[in-house]
Amino acid sequence: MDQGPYKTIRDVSGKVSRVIRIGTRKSQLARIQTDSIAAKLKELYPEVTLEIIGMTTTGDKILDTALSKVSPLLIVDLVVHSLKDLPTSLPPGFTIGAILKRENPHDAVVLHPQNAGQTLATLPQNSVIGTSSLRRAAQLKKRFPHLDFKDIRGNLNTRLKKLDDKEDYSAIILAAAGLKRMGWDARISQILEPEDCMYAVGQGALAVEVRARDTEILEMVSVLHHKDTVLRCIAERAFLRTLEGGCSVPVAVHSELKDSQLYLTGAVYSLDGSDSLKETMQATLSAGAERVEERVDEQVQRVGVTAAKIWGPDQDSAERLGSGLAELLISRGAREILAVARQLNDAR
Ligand code: DPM
Repeated sequence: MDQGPYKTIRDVSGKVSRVIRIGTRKSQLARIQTDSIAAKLKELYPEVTLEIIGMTTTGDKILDTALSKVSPLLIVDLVVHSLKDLPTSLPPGFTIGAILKRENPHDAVVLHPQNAGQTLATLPQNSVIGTSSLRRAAQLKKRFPHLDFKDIRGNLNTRLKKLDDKEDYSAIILAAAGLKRMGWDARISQILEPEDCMYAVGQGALAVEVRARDTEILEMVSVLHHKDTVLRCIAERAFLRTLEGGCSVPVAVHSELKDSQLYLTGAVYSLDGSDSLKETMQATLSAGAERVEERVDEQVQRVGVTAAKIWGPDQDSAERLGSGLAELLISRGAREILAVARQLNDAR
């Protein structure tokens, strides 16, 4: 009988000695996300001691470089991220060891209290909508030409305060998932359906980043993987990687997995949404015929994800679906649309 991964961190006397260190940013959302993963690990591995390390200003800076230069994983064992903030390829030596069940991936409208009862469609001409997401602005400008879009920055608390305390914005657009995690569901006045605004790659899913060679931790967190979310997100991330889009390009997706069919819709936009390319493709996955692979193989990563316990050929199908869809859009001029968008945005 497999006693579970934590047996591997018992010392010679049989006592569990390992302390797992979890790094976190200081924002309320980061703390909530980290705490939710810590609670799950504590439930699965009650013998393990978890230590949450709030990163100081310097640590925050380290975390903010998205692991591009210095990694907090040199001082902690795992870091919890919003998957959508993680690049499609991680620096060598790091991997996403778990992707958890996705929250609602859609974007949501949060209205200024004085606009209660309105929707984006009914807000008056030239109402100002706050978002710094090129993806959201591009789609919504096209769909709701009567609205004006303005940047809004800062963490979720800051943004909500900027909305409520002043008259600068009629509404702001945020991910429903973040709002829910903050306990601010009541502020969601409208969920944006794909016809209005498709979501970002990985939006709504939490990811656990670990050292790629730390097999103990990899084993331990691998049970947190949610299969359907993993397959959808591998397809989405492969789409973004093949387009060579970073986290700040007007690229949007929509994915679904039902009856062993994985559907991916992907789109690229010019900054004002006037130019766009959108297509849907699907792939057939194994209908429960998979068998579980025995051990975590730290060598196998797909778009930065290690998921040894999920049937490899299905992950390959998902990855091919994403890259295939991107290639189709590239053949129709997606790279050119994104290059212009990038240039204009850099020049702003
Ligand atoms: C990325 C984007 C934004 C975040 C770009 C995008 C939104 C930036 C903005 C890549 N990361 O979505 O097109 O509105 O100016 C972010 C949020 C969450 C993770 C907040 C949000 C929480 C939701 C989740 C910021 N990253 O999008 O409202 O876990 O997906």
